[in-house]
Amino acid sequence: MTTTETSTAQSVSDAVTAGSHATDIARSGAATFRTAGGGADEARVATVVGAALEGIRSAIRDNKVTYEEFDAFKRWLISVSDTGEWPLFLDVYLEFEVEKVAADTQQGSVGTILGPFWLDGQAQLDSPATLPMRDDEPGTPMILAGQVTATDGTPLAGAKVDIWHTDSEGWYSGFAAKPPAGNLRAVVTADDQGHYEIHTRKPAPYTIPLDGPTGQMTLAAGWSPWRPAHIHLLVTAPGHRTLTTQLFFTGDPYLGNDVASADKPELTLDPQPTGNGDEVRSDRDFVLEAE
Ligand code: MBD
Ligand code: FE
Repeated sequence: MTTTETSTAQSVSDAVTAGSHATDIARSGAATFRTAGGGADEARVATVVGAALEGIRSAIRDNKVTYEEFDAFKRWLISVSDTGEWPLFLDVYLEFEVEKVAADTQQGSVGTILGPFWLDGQAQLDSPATLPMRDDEPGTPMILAGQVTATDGTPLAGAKVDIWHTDSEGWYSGFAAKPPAGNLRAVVTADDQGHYEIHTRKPAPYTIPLDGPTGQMTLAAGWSPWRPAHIHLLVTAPGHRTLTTQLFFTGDPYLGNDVASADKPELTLDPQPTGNGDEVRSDRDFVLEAE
């Protein structure tokens, strides 16, 4: 690699590294498990888009927004595109409201937002499974285990637990430069009683990238850019509605102050020592609604 190429690679910001990949994924529509296909009728467009625009217009009127501020807003929106941060911005500041609408009609375990860092095509493992990790993967060893059942208690044989989370320094594989591809991500198939057991490392609290427009806007408003430590999960079983959820940790300083407003009291784990070194364990069952 030439000197120029090295310096170019190093000058690419964390925000652009994470954002451009998330944008490619969102553009491809890979997360089709929750989208039934586009197309809305004219009345729906007029109602929803009209309400969204009126919200912004009333912010302008009520706060006497100036041309200087309007032009800064334009530049900010352009930089959200330039850095590929639309998925990050939308999932941090708006997805939780969409998830609340969806949750109104979903039975079974409590869900929360997907976020921008899910990846398709990860390692397929059978339970009990150890997530792909480096030989010297840092962090507290952690076991997450439980059973996947239907709302009537029937065990769901062969349910799948798609799991992804940051490493103990708060970096996501596939989006940050440091962890190798596939690190701390997998789709784990439960046994014939729906039991799953996953060996991993405890994740760390996380700030959204601070060098991009979403983080810059957050800091400019004096808001916290932190998410509490969390484990993302997609729990699926044939004939059942996919559960999109996250699990958090008791005592996390950022609980209740999640920049993505995605933490819920029902989703908090309290891992206990197993007696095996500093390893901890949490048990968590998932209940899926029949489709
Ligand atoms: C994350 O890790 C995340 O889960 C969400 C929803 C938004 C930003 C970063
Ligand atoms: Fe996350």
